Amino acid sequence: MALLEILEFPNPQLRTVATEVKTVDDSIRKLIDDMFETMYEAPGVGLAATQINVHKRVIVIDVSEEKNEPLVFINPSVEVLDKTEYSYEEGCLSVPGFYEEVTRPERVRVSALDRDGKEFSIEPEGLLAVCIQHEIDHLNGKLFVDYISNIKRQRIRKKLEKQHRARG
Ligand code: QAP
Ligand code: CO
Repeated sequence: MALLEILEFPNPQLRTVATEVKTVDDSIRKLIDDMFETMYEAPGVGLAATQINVHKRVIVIDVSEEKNEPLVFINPSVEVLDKTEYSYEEGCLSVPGFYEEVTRPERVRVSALDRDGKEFSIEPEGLLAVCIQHEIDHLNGKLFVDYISNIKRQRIRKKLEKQHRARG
């Protein structure tokens, strides 16, 4: 297993649209294992391959208290079941230290492939529903800061750029 470097906003690679996984093989399973290691170490509740500069449609999530419920979504798709919205204070490993309210559909059905390449479908609730939608956004080059005001987003960008310069 390996710890991978997480790209931070405003790195332009975070805007890349990821491509579909054609075959779920051992190289994809190795990527998934490395992504879990990286996410648990951070620590975070979700990570998209985009964030580690791998532009394949792969997401790992674990929103459980005990950190013992790993979920994998390959080539995920979302269907909105009703347009009732739900607001949550989101964060992101690629936007460290910043949290903002984002509003998204509350009820969705998510279909994807698991780590064996088998199709499955779930109707997640609460934080899991928020997290899956947040991570699918990453695969489409979108970040939670895109939902907030330009002024707030610029302020976050400037603070992170300053930190990046200080780090060298
Ligand atoms: C996405 O985010 C998410 O700022 C996953 O300093 C978050 O794991 C979806 C993290 C909330 C829905 C709701 C953030 C760690 C982790 C930070 C994360 C930080 C350290 C974020
Ligand atoms: Co994120």
